[in-house]
Amino acid sequence: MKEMKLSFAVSISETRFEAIASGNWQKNIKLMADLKFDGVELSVRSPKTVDLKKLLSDLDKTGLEVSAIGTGQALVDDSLSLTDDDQEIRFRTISRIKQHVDLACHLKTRVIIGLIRGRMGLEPNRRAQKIAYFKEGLKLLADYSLPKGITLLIEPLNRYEGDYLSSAEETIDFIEEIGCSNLALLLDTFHMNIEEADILESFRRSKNYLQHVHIADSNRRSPGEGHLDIRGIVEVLKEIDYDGYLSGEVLP
Ligand code: LER
Ligand code: MN
Repeated sequence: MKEMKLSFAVSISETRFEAIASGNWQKNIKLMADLKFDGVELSVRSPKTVDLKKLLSDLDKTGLEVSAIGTGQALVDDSLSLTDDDQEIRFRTISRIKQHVDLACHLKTRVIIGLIRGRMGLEPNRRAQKIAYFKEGLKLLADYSLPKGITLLIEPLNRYEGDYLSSAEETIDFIEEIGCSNLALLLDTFHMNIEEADILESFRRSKNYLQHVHIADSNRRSPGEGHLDIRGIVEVLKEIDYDGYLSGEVLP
């Protein structure tokens, strides 16, 4: 039987994003290693500020893999977005995510595209323009990442945090439409609880695309502290032979 692995989202910089372990991240990863996690998901605001040698050596000491790199802090803390009306900001966002991809090469991991999409709004013409910006930016990033062997994980977000790609089905259709082989699906059980009609069935239908899972209960607290059927979710992941990471993204 295939084995799932466990990781937990940790921020390596000060952030306003709440659902993450922040504070002394070296202490956090040491704790995770002590708790026998397999990996750590690193949330990175700006890769340029990261001391790579030190990061690699700190990770090496714990033996933890890096399950993925989160990019959402570039939106939350620096207001960068792939769909900003200002071309200059879109360019800066693409250049920032390319730095995340370069960091992912050093850490042998993948890059998450979630909040960094920004919001498309409801006005039809403006929305269509923003979706076009997103597709254009994402294709550029997928082309940049492909020869480096890096996968971009597209994460559906609930309607209160994003307004484009909310469900697994919509995101799978999107990945198929873009047609780049290095795009994959990340499902987050907190968002799924709001958007999916049937969470377990959505996992089943995602089998061929799913490469990362964010796990949190219905209230963004730890599994068991809300009303999600976490046991059922783990069972369905086993049923679809999921052998990627279950990565905790919960309120501290
Ligand atoms: C935000 O709620 C979230 O789930 C992050 O993983 C988005 O990048
Ligand atoms: Mn998430």
